Amino acid sequence: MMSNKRTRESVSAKLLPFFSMMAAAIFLFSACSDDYRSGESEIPDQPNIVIIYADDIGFGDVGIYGSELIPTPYMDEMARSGMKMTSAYATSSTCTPSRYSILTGEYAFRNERAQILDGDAPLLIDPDGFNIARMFRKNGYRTSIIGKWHLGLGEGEIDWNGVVKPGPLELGFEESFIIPTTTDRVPTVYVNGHNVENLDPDDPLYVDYNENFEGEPTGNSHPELLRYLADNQHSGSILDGVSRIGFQKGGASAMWNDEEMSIELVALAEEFISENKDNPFFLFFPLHQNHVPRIPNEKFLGSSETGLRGDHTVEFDWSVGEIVRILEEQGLRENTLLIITSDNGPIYDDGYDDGAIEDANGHVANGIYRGGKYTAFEGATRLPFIVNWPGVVEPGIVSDAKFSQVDLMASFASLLEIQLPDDTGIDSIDMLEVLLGKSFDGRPHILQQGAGRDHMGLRVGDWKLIPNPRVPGWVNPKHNERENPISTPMPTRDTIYLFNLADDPGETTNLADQQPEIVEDMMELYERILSENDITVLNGR
Ligand code: NG6
Ligand code: CA
Repeated sequence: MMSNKRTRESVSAKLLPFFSMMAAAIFLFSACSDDYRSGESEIPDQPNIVIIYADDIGFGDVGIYGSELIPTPYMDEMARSGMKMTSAYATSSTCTPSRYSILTGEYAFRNERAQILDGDAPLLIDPDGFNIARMFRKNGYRTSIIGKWHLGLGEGEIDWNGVVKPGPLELGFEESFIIPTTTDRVPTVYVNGHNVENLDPDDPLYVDYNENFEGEPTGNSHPELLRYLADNQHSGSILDGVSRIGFQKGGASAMWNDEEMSIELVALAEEFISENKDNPFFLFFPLHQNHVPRIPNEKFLGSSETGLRGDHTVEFDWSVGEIVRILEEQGLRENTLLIITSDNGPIYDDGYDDGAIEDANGHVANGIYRGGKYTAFEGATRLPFIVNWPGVVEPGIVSDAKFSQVDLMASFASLLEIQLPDDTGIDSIDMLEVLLGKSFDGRPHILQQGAGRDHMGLRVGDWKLIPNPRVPGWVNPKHNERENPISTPMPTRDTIYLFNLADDPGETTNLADQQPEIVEDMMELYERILSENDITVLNGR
């Protein structure tokens, strides 16, 4: 297993013309450190895989990544007794595309529908195709998703009172208990398998994204019912004192309780893990923190020094601690590869006046990086990524190897010792050795999709190119700029940005004019990735 080293060297060799001398030196160094690191340890077959996936938690939000005002002892401990990655990326700065990439092993821009989905959007991923859940299931794993989905459901009109499908079950998850979209969108109910959980047939649930139902209170009509005000987009139907995007009516018994959400989802994870302690399992556990609306359980109020946004993050960390406790109690820690990461970078104000900016107290959610959610700067996709597997991943490793969440599919395939079908996971590179801290020879290039399909960043070595540095009009650029003390004004439409991350991790100094050759080489690579030409050269398969 893991005989992919030769392939990766040849990928890097192909790309050498794109690198500066310095990048070449780094490549040679990492090849050496690879040899040094290649451990003797046996990798057990068929470990359990648990991915705990945060929503909008940034590089600077986790203690071991530098946060001082948000205590995250459980994540910190997982990093200390495992590996902390510092150059691991989501594929996109928004939710749907990042999740799409994890499940399909493909960059999201290749599918034009793979953008932030509306609450009633149809299923995005082809139920007949290959995806990570199906891969695990075909290989003898029990598979479950518990938490946020946001990858569409059904085939068009959804009848929330009927059978809601296709969805996760049709993709290969055997169990599915999901928040269908985001917690700021209706319907504010869970979908358990094919049905809305706890729905009373005598009180059917109706959803409309365009028009309110007569007589139903909204944030706009009844601001006195709200804990905090919201922008117009988030001023639809109200639950738990918070207005959401869209309108709903009925389904009272099915409404989730925001404050209890983590506790309920953790309890379900506990059930799944204990029921399957004797079979290998894949648990995808995407939580809602700290996406808006931030409504932590009261026991977390005041647990951080940065207001609700921080408290919500502490609640996420508590869930991590609970999952570790459950694995421990079931005697599964040594046989479980645990990954903790996030879907996109941070944002403070994403539609609600929840005090995130006012209470930040100097906390910088994107750490030393620039930008956050919706942008193509490092802060948008470079995220905490913690890997823990006692006995396999050596404790205390800090890895700067470049890794993308899109690589999980091919890396897991390598772990399972299977070949991916030729036409699947085309952007996924087998990075198993990097994922397990056995190699620091990272992926040759990192594509970072901003909001929309044509706003991207590309990192090669320490060079970072933003070919089309604009942000869609609906995103308030101030939201990201305000968060980062080292930020520079948002670019104009026609500028190309080139940064050297080694000297300038905060992407403050545009070197595009000084380095036209690097820009040209990187543009060429960028076009090749976009056009899918030579994809086998690019992904090593
Ligand atoms: C945006 C929402 C934002 C958030 C985001 C999805 C508006 C103005 N903004 O459209 O609040 O819900 O979608 O976030 O509607 S994500 O993390 O799931 O991608
Ligand atoms: Ca998100």
